[in-house]
Amino acid sequence: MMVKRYVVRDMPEALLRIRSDLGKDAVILSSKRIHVRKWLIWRSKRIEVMAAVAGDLPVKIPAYHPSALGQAAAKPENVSEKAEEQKRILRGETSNMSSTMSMQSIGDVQVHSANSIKGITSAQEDTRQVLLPILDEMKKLTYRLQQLSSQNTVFVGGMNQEHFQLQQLLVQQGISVDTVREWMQESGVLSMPKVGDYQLLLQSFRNWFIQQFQTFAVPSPIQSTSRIVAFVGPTGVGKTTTIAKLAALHVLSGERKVGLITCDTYRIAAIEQLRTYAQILGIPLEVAESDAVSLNKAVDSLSHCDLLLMDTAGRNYFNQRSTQDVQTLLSIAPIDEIVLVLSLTSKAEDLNRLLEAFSTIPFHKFLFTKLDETSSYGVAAELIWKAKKPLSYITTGQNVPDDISPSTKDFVLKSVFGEGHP
Ligand SMILES: Nc1nc2c(ncn2[C@@H]2O[C@H](COP(=O)(O)OP(=O)(O)OP(=O)(O)O)[C@@H](O)[C@H]2O)c(=O)[nH]1
Ligand SMILES: [Mg+2]
Repeated sequence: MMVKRYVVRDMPEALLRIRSDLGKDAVILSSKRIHVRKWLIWRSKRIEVMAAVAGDLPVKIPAYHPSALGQAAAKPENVSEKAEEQKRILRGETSNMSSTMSMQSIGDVQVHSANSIKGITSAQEDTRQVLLPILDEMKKLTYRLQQLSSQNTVFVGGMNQEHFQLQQLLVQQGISVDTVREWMQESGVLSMPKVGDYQLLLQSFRNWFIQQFQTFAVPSPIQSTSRIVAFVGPTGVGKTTTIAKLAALHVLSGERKVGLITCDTYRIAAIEQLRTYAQILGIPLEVAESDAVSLNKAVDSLSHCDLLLMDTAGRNYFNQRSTQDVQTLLSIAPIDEIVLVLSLTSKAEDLNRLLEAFSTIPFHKFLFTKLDETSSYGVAAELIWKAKKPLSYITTGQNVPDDISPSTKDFVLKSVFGEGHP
């Protein structure tokens, strides 16, 4: 291949010189405006044209881009057409399209052939006809993906519309997608043939759910036989407030003599918080360090009480050290019930992680707080199901002692199927 550079005033001059030098088969590789300098004086503008004559023509195929629709799109089979077109330009026949010539830089040469425009328009039309159905399909897929991501879930194989609707209901209640799938699998609803009746599918799932939960969703308030009940959980979930509520209810019922123990010596205000409640209720409070001597001394000094509610410090239980500390503390005294207090305002993901962190702590039951601050609390049922441990109480506000109630089966059903559950 022979390549030559030309510096010319305009393109007609370039075409003439290229044609006479390189012959009628030469092609223009590039052209650009330049300034030519002589004796330190700027001369007028020139055009630099690179031309070549060869068997192999350096034709570039523009990469496909959706925005190219409506512009001249190149198809592989058009490569030889393009080469021909470039040759036509050199022969003096003109076109408005060249893959190697920049029309903008050539500028001056603005000659259009009606015939070649017509040819390009029909090529565009062909391309459009091929790409339109593909674009249409892509639009539909994009829309479907947007729908699914907004529903925060993924449509899995083997699911029909009713399965999907049920999955949506459960996910919207705050139950994690993995658990929802597990439940749907275990309940057998996924293998039900296409029923076309969502209510039937829902009923079938509900029956399975009730049967599953009847063993461990049994409400489990503080047992009348329990003497020492400890409350553990992350920071700020409402442990101390809940203890105050329960103490007040027992004092009001007058059935049992209540005493309080706090092991929360981490926060200065924590002791004062519980002392205030103890004074209002007129019940004794003992402060214990997290060691055997101190805790046993506190228990002994409350020997006249038949119910001891024990407060612990809120800790970051994602930290293994914290779980080890509380494990040690709970092994010191003869504790009858260990209640894990969790706030339903926490993220489901975090609550599930907390449950894992508590796998080494032999807690007996859950207590969920701050129900008043959330509208979806399916994670409550999820945790109960995972831990296979019952729920004792739920709390619904800051008022002592009003905002607490024993758990009910209805609460667990509502947590999964929503307020207006069937
Ligand atoms: N909205 C709402 N707030 C509550 C509930 N229970 C407790 N609280 C509030 O939550 C805040 C923290 O309560 P605490 O009882 O101090 O929590 P804690 O778990 O003892 O906190 P630490 O001892 O610091 O770990 C207080 O403002 C309580 O009034 C509830 O059911 N609903
Ligand atoms: Mg506290």
